[in-house]
Amino acid sequence: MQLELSPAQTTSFHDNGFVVVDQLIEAAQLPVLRNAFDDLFNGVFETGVRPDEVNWQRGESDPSLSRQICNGWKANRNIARVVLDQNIGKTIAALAGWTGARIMIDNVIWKAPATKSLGFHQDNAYLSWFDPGEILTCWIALDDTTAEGGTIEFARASHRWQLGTPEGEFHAPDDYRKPVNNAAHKAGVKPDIYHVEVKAGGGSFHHGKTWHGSGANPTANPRRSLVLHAMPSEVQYLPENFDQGIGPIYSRYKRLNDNVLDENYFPILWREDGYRTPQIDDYLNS
Ligand SMILES: O=C(O)CCC(=O)C(=O)O
Repeated sequence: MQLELSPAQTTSFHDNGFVVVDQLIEAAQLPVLRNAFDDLFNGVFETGVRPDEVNWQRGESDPSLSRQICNGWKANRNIARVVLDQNIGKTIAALAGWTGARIMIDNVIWKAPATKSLGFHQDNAYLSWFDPGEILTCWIALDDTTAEGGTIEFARASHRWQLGTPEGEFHAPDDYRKPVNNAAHKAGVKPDIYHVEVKAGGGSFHHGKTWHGSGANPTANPRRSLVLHAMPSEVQYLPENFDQGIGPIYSRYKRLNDNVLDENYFPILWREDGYRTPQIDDYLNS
């Protein structure tokens, strides 16, 4: 889908650390993606590849938790068609001021009715295993979202606060806003929390330092989101930090003889010189 942010939306991103967009994907993609979510959480991996982080499976996992899988794109091509999209990559690079964007990981999140919260955090706090350790995120709602249904929340302008160290649980913490309240206190401000309320197919972009999280879903409706976390195209591994953040998982893809992130595992979505990892289109069409 063609995606063009207006100058006002770009300004809003820089001022607030996030911007809300009414439509990020075509309506026809919604049922396809919801089926892909069913498959992934039922353990049906279309390509045969198990995603890097499988934190919830039907019949095995706690039904009161928000369901989460990371790198669903490796298991399901319909997920890949969205998170490897060139236009989303280009929009991310433009917002971040990068010459190119590549996928770091995707996040497949399903907050079923009566599931618990996800703790507030800054994404960049988990990324010291590569350099430059920054990402920018596109968050896509697959259901209409509401504040009471546990949509994503942002602390306005918190991308200007210090980068903190990871604090508390991501899944079902006792107080999901505690880390952002602590960080706001340190920054000497009161957090100004914004709830992203959009129709299915809409969503947001947020800066890697913007504090975000989401409350429980006590409603009768599901709240599913597909998330692309993208990094600058020229990043390099930093082996001295492989034990930090999510380094233990994603350092597995390090090549033997250099610190280059292999495009097979971290494909380049868009670069200003016109380059895009060629295997992406073979993969999507195979
Ligand atoms: O969808 C959500 O509620 C939160 C997603 C999120 O925090 C993330 O992907 O980093």
